[in-house]
Formats: sequence, structure tokens, C-alpha cells
Amino acid sequence: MPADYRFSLGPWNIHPGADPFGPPVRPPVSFDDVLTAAVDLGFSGIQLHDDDAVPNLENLPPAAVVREAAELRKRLDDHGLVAEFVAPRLWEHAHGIDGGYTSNCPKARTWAIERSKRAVDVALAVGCDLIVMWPAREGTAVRESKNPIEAARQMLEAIDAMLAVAPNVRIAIEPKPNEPVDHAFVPTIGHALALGARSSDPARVGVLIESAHAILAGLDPSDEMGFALAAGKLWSVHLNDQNGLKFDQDKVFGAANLRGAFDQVRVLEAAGYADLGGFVGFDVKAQRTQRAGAATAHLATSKRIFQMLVAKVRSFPERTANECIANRDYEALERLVLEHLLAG
Ligand code: GLO
Ligand code: MG
Repeated sequence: MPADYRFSLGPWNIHPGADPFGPPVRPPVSFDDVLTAAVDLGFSGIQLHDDDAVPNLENLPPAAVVREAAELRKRLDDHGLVAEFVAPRLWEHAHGIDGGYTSNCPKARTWAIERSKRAVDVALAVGCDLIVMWPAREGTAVRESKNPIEAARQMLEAIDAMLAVAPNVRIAIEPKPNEPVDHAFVPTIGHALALGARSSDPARVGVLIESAHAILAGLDPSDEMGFALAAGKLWSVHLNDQNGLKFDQDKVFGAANLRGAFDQVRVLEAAGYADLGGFVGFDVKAQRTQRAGAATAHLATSKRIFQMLVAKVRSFPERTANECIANRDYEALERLVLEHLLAG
């Protein structure tokens, strides 16, 4: 029997429901309540931005940052939770207005690298060795505003600076093609893997794949996952869904394309992802109209759909499918898949 999947969420997945066109519609949820909710939902991993872990890290000396992160580790421990990763949140800070690593302001670039090194300290103190690098504003709104050749070099410099902090730290790049920028510099898994391969220690650079980000890039999430799995580089996933090419929707896993979700679970099962030790994270948002009391239902539903799809994958009639493939009868294969998904 394959190992059981371990699930993770970030505090930003339980949120007050504000969008760019309106105020919050639910009261904020305290960090402690997030931890309690995670346990109640059967999640065992917590994903953290550096300032989720240590909220005032910009104003603290490095030793105090480490101390606060170590205290958080104890709090997680008390709940039976572990930190899955820490992500430097450069995009929320005034210095990150034009991106961090690829900002046109040299002071902002120095700040971004220093902040990222502190994020590594936070990760190690909170008990994990994984940094997630979502290059939110590393890109352009006006294409001529930055030099893409220079940008690739700057991104590499940031990766190497984080790798140099500790010999065991690993980095998972989470690519996204757009939003908040128009064109991101590392838009796909291929870009992320190519960048990692040029780092000072390619063995310590992998990827996190978010379903919606792949869809926004016009790609199939399960193929992106397969490509990373073939290279042994899929170190985490942000499963969710996305209704076509628009803003990043972070819908419940399977909500827009159930068959696409099935294919993602199928490729994870084929690779033995659960045994590889990675968490299954859901980067999902509660709907704006959702009342406060049920503002974790999107996480519960995503997990439930994932588990139901695991069962669907395991009961898929592989032998019949292989016969269809051998006969090049792809119409029969199409029907087999659809009937299997619809069967009770
Ligand atoms: C936004 C990203 C974001 C990251 C998170 C961790 O589109 O998906 O939610 O996953 O900040 O770096
Ligand atoms: Mg994400």
C-alpha cells in the first residue's frame, strides 16, 4: 500500500475575503485559530511566509528573529504540526514595489537578498529545510523597463545567496506567468528547472507546482508535474483550480476541471509522490460570499476531492486502458476515462 498523503495549508488560505474591489467581508482569523483549524481539518503541515512566522522580522536583529522562529516551532509542535516551508514575502514590503531581486533599485535588490537570507534562518529555526521562492514581482508591467538577461542573472544570484546560508537548505521555485506582474521572468516549470540547474548546487533546487499557475501559462498541470517528477524535482504542490485565463482564482481543487484534477492525482500516484515525502498543499481561497463560520470549507472540500480522486485513480481499469492504447483506439480510451469519472 502506498504511504498516506500529508496535507498542508498556509495561513493566507483562511482569510478575510477582501478582493481588489472591496473591503474584507469576514473578521481576520488569528494565527492560533489557523493552527487549530488545520488540526481539525486533518492537515499536518503549515506553510509560512517569513513574516507569518516572525511578524516583525524587519525590525528585529537576526538573533531575535531566530529566537521567535524557534518559539513558533514549539507552538507548532504543541499542535502536532510541522512547518513545511518558509517563503520570503518580498512583495508586501515597500522595498519590493518594483520586485526584489530584479528591482531597478540597487538598494531594494540588496534588501531582497538580505531578507531572503533571514528567511532561511527562519526556516531552519522553525524546523524545516525548504524555502519556497514565488517570484511575485520579478517581472515587468512595461516590457522595456527591465533587462531580461540581467534579470536571469539576478535571480540566480538570489538563489545562490540563499543556498550559501546553510548546506542543507533547499529551494523550491514556484513559477507563475503573471499577476501581480504582466510578464514574470520565471513563468513555467521549465524555466524554474533551467534556472536551478545553473545554480551553485543544482541538487538543492527544485520546484513547487501550483495547478492554477500552470493553467494561466496555458499548460496542463499534470504534464508540468510529470516533467518535474521525471527530474526528481517536485518537492511540493499547490493544488487548486482555475477557470480559464483570467486572474488567479485559487478555486477548490477540481472545481473547474474535474478531469484535469484526476490527471494531476494520477501522475502523483504514478510517481509514488506520497512515499517521496512531499506534502499535498492546497493554495485555495474561500469565496468572498462565504460566511465566517464556514470559511475553511474550501480546504475541507479540496482535501475530500483529492482523496476521492485517489480512490478513482486506484480503481481505474488500467488493463482495459492499456488494450485501448495498444489498439490505438483513443476514442475508446476517452470513453473509458469519462465513464470511470462518472461512475458512482
Ligand atoms: C500566489 C501564490 C502564493 C504563494 C505563497 C507561497 O499566486 O500562489 O499564494 O504560493 O505566497 O509563496
Ligand atoms: Mg501558490
